[in-house]
Amino acid sequence: MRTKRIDQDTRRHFIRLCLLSEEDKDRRRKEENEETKCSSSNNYVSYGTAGFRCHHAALDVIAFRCGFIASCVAAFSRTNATNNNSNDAPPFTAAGICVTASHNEASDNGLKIVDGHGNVLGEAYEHACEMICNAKTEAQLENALDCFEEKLPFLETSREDAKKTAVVYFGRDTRESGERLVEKAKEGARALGGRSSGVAVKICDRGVVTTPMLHYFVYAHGKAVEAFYENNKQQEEKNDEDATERSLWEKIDAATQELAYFKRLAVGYLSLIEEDEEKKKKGKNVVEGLRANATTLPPLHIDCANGVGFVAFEKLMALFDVIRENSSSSENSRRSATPTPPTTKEIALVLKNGPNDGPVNLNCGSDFVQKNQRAPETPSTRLSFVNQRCASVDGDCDRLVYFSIEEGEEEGKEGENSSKKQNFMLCDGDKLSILIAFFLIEQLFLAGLAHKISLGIAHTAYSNGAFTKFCEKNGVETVCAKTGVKNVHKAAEEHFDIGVYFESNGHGTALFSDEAVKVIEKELVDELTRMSVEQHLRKEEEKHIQSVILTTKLKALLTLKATIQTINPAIGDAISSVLLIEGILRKKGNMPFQEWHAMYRDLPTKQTKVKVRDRTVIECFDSERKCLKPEGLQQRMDEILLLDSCVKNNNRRAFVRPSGTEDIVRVYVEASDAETCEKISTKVEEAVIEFCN
Ligand code: NG1
Ligand code: ZN
Repeated sequence: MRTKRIDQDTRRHFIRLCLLSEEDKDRRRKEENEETKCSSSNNYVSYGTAGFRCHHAALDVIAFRCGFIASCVAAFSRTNATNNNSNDAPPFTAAGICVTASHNEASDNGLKIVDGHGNVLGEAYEHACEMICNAKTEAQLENALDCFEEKLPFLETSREDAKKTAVVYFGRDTRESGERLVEKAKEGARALGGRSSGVAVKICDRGVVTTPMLHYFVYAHGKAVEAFYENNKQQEEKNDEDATERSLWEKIDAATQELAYFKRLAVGYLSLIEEDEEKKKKGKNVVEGLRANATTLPPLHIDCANGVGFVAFEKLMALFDVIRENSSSSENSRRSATPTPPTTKEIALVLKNGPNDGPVNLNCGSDFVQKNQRAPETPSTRLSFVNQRCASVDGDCDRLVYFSIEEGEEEGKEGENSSKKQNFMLCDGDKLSILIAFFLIEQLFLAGLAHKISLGIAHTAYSNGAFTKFCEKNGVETVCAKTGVKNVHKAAEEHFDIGVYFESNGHGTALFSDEAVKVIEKELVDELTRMSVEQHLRKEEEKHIQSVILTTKLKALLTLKATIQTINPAIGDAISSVLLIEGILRKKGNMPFQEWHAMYRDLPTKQTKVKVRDRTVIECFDSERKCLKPEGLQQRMDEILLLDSCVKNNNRRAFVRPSGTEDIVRVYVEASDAETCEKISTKVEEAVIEFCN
């Protein structure tokens, strides 16, 4: 028998609460005559590039409804460990709500819904979510819920369903409005719980955490449930049910704590750099060996956007300290299975721009640095980034860019009046992709897996033309997707076994398919077995040659395994990316920033925002590289690109698209020199205003 997913009583209860909040909203608006900056007129908040986002004052109602949506997602989906509709499926899984507005200004906030796998809630739900969140009347709510229910999977009625627990994880960034909105979202989540729905809603509030941490908790929950049921299935005789359930909750609880997250990443990083010391001693690769012997990697100064990243990085550093202390107090630690603990030489981070230093993202953070191509300009840290190795994350710590500013005396001038000449160098998402992809390609090759595992890079239209050319020249496959992590993630997943993806703004990661992980793990086991067998069989004189070959392969496999562990498997994560990049740079013999930056030279670009009456009149195609509407705009842009130039292939590129997170149109221009870029950009902006108003 098929069950209706949300029962009638719960539906009525939810609609009643929504209508009350609508009345409340109207009254408050009249009383306060408040001015909110929603992404559209009429207080309609659309489901943007990354969920709902606008001025915090307009989000209470949306938070409540998103809470309910998340509860339903948790209650009516199941873990992977099952065959579609099977009744022995784990009876409960989780979802998450992240209250954050990422790189937006402090007065904004937003809601991201995380699905049971720790991913951003699928595109299929977006329209229904938008309907639910904007419905104002009973009829609209009924209609929106019908539409939403259609997307939820049908479940067979079973004993487990009757005692189903929907777990919803909550997390928020450091914005002042966050706590209030989390409480609203919890109310919404609880609206599903009750006798009529047969669902018990369990709230797990993880407080102030980075967005990727919240994603990880939901992912880890699902994995813990899967592992537990796998294990239980194998033990034929049934244990005491209550004890079994208690034990499951203990496992879930341990796996979804901050400590579990930080431990995974820290241990991954330590395993990744483990080989480094040995390699340095042996000097296997001449260039890297010499460089490593002569240098150490200077500390990394991290601009934390005045946000949650600061808090999280502090916790990571504290864990490294604990590992360090434990290891020095334990004589046997070197022989134990835990990797060698870090010394400050192995991981040295200097944290700047925390939540107490100013409003989140104000004149700092990765968006400021990447879009303005200059260092953060917070009063306390302005100068402290000069002549350092630096990185910048955004307000919720899922984006990362590296940069460096070299400052020297201007030629011909000395003393007090001399002005300093600054050279700003940025390694954005494109260069993160390149470094990670090239490193993994090398490891796959050394591990003898290059023919078995495909690797490529997914990117967006915002990637620099020099980047795509560089990939092409080096035989690295690329695929262009629409803006937004969900799109690039999907493209990376669909096209490659290992899909490295970053938006230029530093949003991204390396995705290993389950199959790729299996192949690597199997190869590792096979290799270890082969080595131990051969150790017995081979003759003394062959020993040396054999062991060199096997060691190279084994090390590459161990490196790949460590890389997988260092990466947050749920979503792009700036903390995880810092560890991965720092690990790779160390393994490359302390590769200097300048060398990484010089792998290819970016074409000058210009990104601007244009305010128009209704940005949705713009419709794009070809992964947003071209626009279809308004009619005539693309043709005008094509003409502008030919400005003062008789060559067609002149390195020039321009595109426009409506932002999914702000009420503006984004303009992107790229050309061989900054002056042309500037000229073209002004003309394209004028064209947008002309065609869109
Ligand atoms: P919009 O506002 O749709 O351009 C921005 C970023 C995206 C993504 C989202 C979500 C740019 C040009 N766009 O989207 O890459 O990060 O925010 O945070 O940086
Ligand atoms: Zn972000």
